[in-house]
Amino acid sequence: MGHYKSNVRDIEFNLFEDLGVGEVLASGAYGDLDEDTAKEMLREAARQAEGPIAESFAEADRNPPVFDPATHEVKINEAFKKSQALFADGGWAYLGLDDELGGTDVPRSLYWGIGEMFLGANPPVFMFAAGPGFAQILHDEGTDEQKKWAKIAAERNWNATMVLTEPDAGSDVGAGRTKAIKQEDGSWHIEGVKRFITSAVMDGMFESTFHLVLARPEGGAPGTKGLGLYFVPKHHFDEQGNLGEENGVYVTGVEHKMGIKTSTTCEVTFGGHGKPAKGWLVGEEIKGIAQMFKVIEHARMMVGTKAIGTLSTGYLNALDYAKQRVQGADLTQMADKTAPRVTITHHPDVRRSLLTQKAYAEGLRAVYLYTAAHQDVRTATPVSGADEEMAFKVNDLLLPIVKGVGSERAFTLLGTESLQTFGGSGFLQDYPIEQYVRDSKIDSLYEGTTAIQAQDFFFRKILRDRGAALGHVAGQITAFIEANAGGAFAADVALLKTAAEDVQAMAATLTGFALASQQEPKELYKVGLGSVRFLMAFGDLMVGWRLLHQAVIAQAAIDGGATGADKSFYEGKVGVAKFFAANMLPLLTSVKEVVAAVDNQAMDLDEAAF
Ligand code: ST9
Ligand code: FAD
Repeated sequence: MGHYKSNVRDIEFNLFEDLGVGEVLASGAYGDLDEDTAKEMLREAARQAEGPIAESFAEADRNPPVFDPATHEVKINEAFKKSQALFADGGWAYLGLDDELGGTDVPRSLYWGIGEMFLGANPPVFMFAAGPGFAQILHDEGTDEQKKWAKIAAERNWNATMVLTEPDAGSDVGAGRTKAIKQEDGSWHIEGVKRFITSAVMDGMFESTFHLVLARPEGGAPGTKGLGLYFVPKHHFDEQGNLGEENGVYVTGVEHKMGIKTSTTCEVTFGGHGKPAKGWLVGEEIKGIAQMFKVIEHARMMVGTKAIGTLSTGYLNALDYAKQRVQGADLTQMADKTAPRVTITHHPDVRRSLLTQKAYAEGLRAVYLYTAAHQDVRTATPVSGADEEMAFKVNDLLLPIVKGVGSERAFTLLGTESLQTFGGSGFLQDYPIEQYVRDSKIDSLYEGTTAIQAQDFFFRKILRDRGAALGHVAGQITAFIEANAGGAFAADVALLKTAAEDVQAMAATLTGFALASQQEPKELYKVGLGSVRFLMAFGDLMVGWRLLHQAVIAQAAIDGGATGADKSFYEGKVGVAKFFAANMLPLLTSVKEVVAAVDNQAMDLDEAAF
């Protein structure tokens, strides 16, 4: 048995008992795809993820990529390449793509449920399989000729990268200096050095790569709006896709990292080796940042799901260990030195820790799957009544929660709770947790740091949207509270109500600062000082709501006579929702107070005093 522990039961519960995906499938919305087939896909994904995909997880970590500067080639661990080949052979990378690109139409919630398991088992495998998905975006955004290239790239399973970052342009993508110089034949020459580029290597896993590159056409406007998106293939190719000469784009360095080592992080130089790096503007216009955000939105979802999937396997590993580790006596018998020793699951603090892990792993899973349901109107309308426009906005609103909150909670809890459950053993490489901690740290950094997610959430997804999507989600929460105020969960729902009011008050406070900044610009600093707290608080509200929503469903199943493993599962759902409501939601009241009291003291402090 490998390191990875999936939770198919919970993914199925989310899809078929909570989000109603089974009814949507039964209506024929996805052609022949029915609930049984969808479940079989999930179970096959779990078998693959726990088996051959997870198999190279540790070995690839201990044997990271090796760069040869003379040839610009990178050697990838052979065991990893086997896992990668199996993933490719399974055709998983084509799920959800257009028929024309060899894809299969599936609900996004099913896609990400499957994705969670591969991302939890061996994240670089999933990331190296982005080619067909990126080809879909090229197909959506490109000219007629580029649509044909996209079909070739998907058919031949070319590798792909997203290329934004430069030494002086990280969060500030608009500071990029890479140039695009127009040629008479309509193509462009790309010149510059890009940094931190994931998956820019092949080592026999792929026959070629295409890079989607942000570069500034000569004389272009400053900032992000002046950037174009360019298709830059590693090889030139003919109309059938047969490869020709190499293009002038080379890997010129590979980073040595803390985690996800096989997800190779490259310096890529365009046009620096006596050969032009030929590129083609995607589409007809310079609108690179908007086009690149089509990729970024998927990648942010991927990063959050990766983090949450890692937290889930971290929790399940910790639970397994805790059920077996015997240490100390029951607390009620602590004075009796001859009392029988018990497994650590008997200790209250271990239970607190396990329930905290379970609450965030399952609660955040519920949040990312609720978000995924809004990536497709066919599932969004039955879930929340959203029409196409609102479904799009709700997905937009929740992406920074999935990415920002998912990554922060996962990394913190993997370290402070999952690893801690193992005692000193957690610190060893005999168990996967230390690698989970190292591999998940990246999730709060790339695809926009947490500070960037928090600003995106408040300024773009709430203020600029004039609260429309926020209002829709808040309406759903309020309806749930009203419907369940008097039932079996009355006390827990009352806590949820207070939490919702607290979060609403925080939103009002930050909006007040933003409005006041029109008279006094420094008031905007207060939004920056409070925005990450607000993001995290909204995340907790979402987790609390979805957990209680699921608890109501689980209670009905118990009342309906569930037995055996099902009964235990449902009791776990009720227990964890109550635990989260009692232990986490009340903390939001103090966060509300802190946000309300934010002042500019931190900004007024002289830098020399830090
Ligand atoms: C990276 C990669 O880190 C790491 C992992 C790679 C893994 C690869 C594998 C991925 C697999 C994924 C699966 C794929 C499957 C595909 C399936 C397909 C079916 N939403 O606010 P403004 C746009 S890569 C949408 O003025 P600034 C918008 O066009 C590096 N659009 O920003 C806007 O114009 P308008 C990642 C947005 O001040 C324009 O930008 N790096 C959004 O100019 C300007 O907006 C980062 O993420 C949005 N939320 O620039 C950089 N926001 O307003 C982080 C902006 O007119 N930094 N736009 O609509 C930021 O995000 C900055 O805030 C900034 C600021 C760059 C946007
Ligand atoms: P900086 O932007 O310098 O940020 C430093 C600190 O300052 C952070 O804490 C940040 O939150 C804070 N900060 C910066 N600006 C602000 C602000 N305006 N407000 C508040 N706080 C702010 N890029 C690609 O293009 N393609 C890839 O495939 C890719 N893969 C990557 C893989 C790895 C392993 C790594 C480490 C990075 C990768 N990146 C990739 C780059 C990644 O997206 C950037 O590292 C990230 O966007 C942050 O930029 P930075 O590292 O320059 O940090």
